[in-house]
Amino acid sequence: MGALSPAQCEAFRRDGYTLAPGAVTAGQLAALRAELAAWAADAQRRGENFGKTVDGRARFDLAPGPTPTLRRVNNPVEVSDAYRAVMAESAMTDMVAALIGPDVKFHHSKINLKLPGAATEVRFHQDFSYTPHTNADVVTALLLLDDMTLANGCLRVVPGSQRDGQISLWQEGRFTGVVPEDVETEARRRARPVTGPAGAACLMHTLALHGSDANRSPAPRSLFICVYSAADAFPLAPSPVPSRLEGQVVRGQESRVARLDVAEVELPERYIESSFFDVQARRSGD
Ligand SMILES: O=C(O)CCC(=O)C(=O)O
Repeated sequence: MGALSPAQCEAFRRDGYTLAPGAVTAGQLAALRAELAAWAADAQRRGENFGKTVDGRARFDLAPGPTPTLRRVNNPVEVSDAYRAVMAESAMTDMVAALIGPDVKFHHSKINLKLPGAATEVRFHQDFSYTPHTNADVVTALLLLDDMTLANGCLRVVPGSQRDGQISLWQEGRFTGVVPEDVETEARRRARPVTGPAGAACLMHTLALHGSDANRSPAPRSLFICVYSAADAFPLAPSPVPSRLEGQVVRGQESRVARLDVAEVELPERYIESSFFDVQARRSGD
């Protein structure tokens, strides 16, 4: 069998996502978790954003509050051999190639953490509107570093929403990073929870509408998120999480041809915040 079963490929095409166990080995998972635990402890000691990415923004982004905790690591693949190896050389990479290959390149990566007690939630959006490309063969691979449950703020995806086209993230001339209120209400109603064991990966279409609730449990919820595209999909806007590895071919070969399957694309704002959590919190009344 290939990296994904025919049923998993079919679920991706039909629903816009599929959950695949065994996306990394036990050893890889242990290495990723150990590194993350050390970063989280360091963040706890420092109590404020730290580190720098290629554009000068913070690599380690902390959730504000009485006890700031780590909520985002921007492009861990740039500072960790373990994360870089999983991004480029793992069963997860093969799974992505099964969906949009044979020629696949890396766009950016991040870790989203919801430590116990952190109120971090993700408002509903499509990734494509943050990272528009010339075609929609773009996949977000979300590797579960912890078991993901209903209680600890699991991902929620609206099945089939990848077929509905792009939904604006701009309201009244402002980039909010969130779909309009009425669309979000309906999305919350229709979304399906994605739960599973650490080491599984959710492979999600770039146009799938998704979000997630706050962690209301004593267990952490961490995701290592890698965005990949087909080699002939080219970005139409600067990356919101710029990486010096952007464009690295991880499977097959590079493309001299850009494939266009979109006639019109709304572009995002080039925001200066260290993570989209602050952008999403901008909407008036939030
Ligand atoms: O962390 C999550 O629950 C979802 C992540 C996400 O939607 C994103 O980073 O685009």
